[in-house]
Amino acid sequence: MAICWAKNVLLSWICLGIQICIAYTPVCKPRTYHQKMAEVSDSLVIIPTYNERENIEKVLQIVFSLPKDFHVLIVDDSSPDGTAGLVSQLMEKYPGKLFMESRKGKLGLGTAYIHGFKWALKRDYRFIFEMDADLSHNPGDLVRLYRECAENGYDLAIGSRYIDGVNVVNWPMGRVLMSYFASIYVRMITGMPVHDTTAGFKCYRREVLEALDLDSVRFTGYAFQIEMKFTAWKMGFNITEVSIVFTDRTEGESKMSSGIFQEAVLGVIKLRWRSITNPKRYQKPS
Ligand SMILES: Nc1nc2c(ncn2[C@@H]2O[C@H](COP(=O)(O)OP(=O)(O)OP(=O)(O)O)[C@@H](O)[C@H]2O)c(=O)[nH]1
Ligand SMILES: [Mg+2]
Repeated sequence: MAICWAKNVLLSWICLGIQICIAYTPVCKPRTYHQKMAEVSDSLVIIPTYNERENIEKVLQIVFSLPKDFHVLIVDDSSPDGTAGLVSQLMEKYPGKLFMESRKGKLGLGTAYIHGFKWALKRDYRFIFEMDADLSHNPGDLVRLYRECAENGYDLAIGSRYIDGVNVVNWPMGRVLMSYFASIYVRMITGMPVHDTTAGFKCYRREVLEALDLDSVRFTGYAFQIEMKFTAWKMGFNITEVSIVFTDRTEGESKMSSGIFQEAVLGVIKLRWRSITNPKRYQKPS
């Protein structure tokens, strides 16, 4: 009788223990697709910044609310307006998605992107984007560029202003004409079949950046954008253009200068010359 009673008590204690364990075991809900992709995105958007305090929060807000998850790397050149400080605060709001590299002094857009490309290639991103911080590029178009590379198999997708006429909003006529004819000039000298040769809104498949010798890219402004496209094209990568609308910035100041323009005019001739005298430079590494 006593043994039976002891057995019952023991069993009741075991049952109670099991119930307590079940009640306090943290419930592991399966993570949604969205949550998983927030941790491991296949896409990194590189945004170079110099004095973009007025724009950067809005750009990031739009990028991080897109239906596809993107990670963002800001490459800031010690902007005097404190862009980096604001980005640091925003990194707390977007943990694991927003990153920043700060450089000492204004070193130019081209080297900022090269810095970003190297950063991306040390990680597992498969698609690497270039985008301005000033909202001239509609962040919503990132998804369209992504699809061209991820679903349609292109190596480089370019957001292009000049496929169907001129899709530029609020630029003064002089600036539109300069940019449009600059693209024609570049096409004539280089033979590159790209409508918007100076465009800075792009998606690269990682293999393109791996194949390019990033340390030999010399140009920093518009010429940098031309050089990247020209080299990818010469190497035989598949390029496509996606029609976009480019809107002039409403906040902050343009960093466009006559030096950047001159670099592009002479740079195109240098590029063409280099491709004739040193064709090996454009061979894809096997
Ligand atoms: N890190 C870094 N970013 C830069 C530098 N120069 C420009 N940028 C950024 O590069 C992007 C493009 O620069 P913009 O001033 O918009 O130049 P743009 O688009 O060619 O010219 P606009 O249409 O007149 O604005 C912006 O996000 C700038 O903040 C630089 O020297 N260093
Ligand atoms: Mg701009």
